[in-house]
Amino acid sequence: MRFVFVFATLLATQLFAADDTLSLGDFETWTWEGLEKSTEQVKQGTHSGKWANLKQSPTIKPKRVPEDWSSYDRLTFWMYSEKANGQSLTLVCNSENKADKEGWDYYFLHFRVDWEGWKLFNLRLGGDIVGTRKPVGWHKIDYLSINAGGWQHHPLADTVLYVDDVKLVRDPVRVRVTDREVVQEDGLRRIIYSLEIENRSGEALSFGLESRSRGEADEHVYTLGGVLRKTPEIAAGETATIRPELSASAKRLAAGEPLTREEFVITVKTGNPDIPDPEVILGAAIPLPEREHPLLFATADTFAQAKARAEKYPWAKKTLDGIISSADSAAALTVDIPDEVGQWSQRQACVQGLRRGVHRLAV
Ligand SMILES: [Ca+2]
Ligand SMILES: [Ca+2]
Repeated sequence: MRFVFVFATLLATQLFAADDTLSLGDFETWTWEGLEKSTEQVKQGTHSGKWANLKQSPTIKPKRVPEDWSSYDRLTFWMYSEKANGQSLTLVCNSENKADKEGWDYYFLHFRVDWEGWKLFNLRLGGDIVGTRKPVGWHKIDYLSINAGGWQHHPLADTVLYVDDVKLVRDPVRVRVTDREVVQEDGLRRIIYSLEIENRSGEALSFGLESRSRGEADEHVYTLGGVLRKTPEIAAGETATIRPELSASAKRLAAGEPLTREEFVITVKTGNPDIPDPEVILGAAIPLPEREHPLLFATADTFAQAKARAEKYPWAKKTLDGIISSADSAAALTVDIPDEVGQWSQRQACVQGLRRGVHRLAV
């Protein structure tokens, strides 16, 4: 009887563990196409998969992966690099959509070998690994691969990498922003978030919470408040909502650099060393300062000066006419500076372009 009970408990534990992670390669008994089992550099167990001679093997991939990844949140793996040689690589989770005739549909991540030693990749499906064209979905993954060719990448002769402990991870707790409200009152700008924390484990739990600012700045214009040390106890499968907020006084906002963005990270502690703790990033932008009419960085004197110069010099008239014409088009636009980061990789260019535009109008 006792034996049966112990066995049943073991089975339950293993099933639970199997639910949270699914190995796609530990290289202990089998390896991937393009990788050789190796004992030279190992992160987990006694073997890893070695990727050398990329010219001969520009792609590595497991022979099989499960098709349905939709119950998982992340793909995690360790990669050891002998040399930070700048090798460009692309990870692909293929999800071909035959109905979409425009071409190849897949989820991807481009990255460069710019480190030496072991590095953990902790990639959110749909967040860090994103779709191109119209992939069918995470419930239909055809294969996983990492590629040194294609996308204008080329295999380099001195690239030597080791891969270990590749797995799909289902977060035992999930955190997401469900609402965001901006309140401006009594000289204070407050961005109030609703964070939903879902207990996806099989038991009632309270999760530890940690917060930190992100980026290199020592001082921040915004202050993060309202983060408890831990969540209340959340029943299995249920959610709790916490309401952290970023706030800044008008005085602090005026001292900040307009159009820059500050970020804070809230981490939910799972207590499981095999699973990286889920995080959520809260961001807030420093808005352009409020101004008197004409609502620009230039004053009425600047305009009078520009008009006088335009009457005197043809080049100045041409420039002024150009500026007025651009301003007429710009006046028709509503500029809303987002607090949240967009998905476009060149978004910095947007902010710089806007700054240049503002600068040019001032000149
Ligand atoms: Ca291993
Ligand atoms: Ca297609």
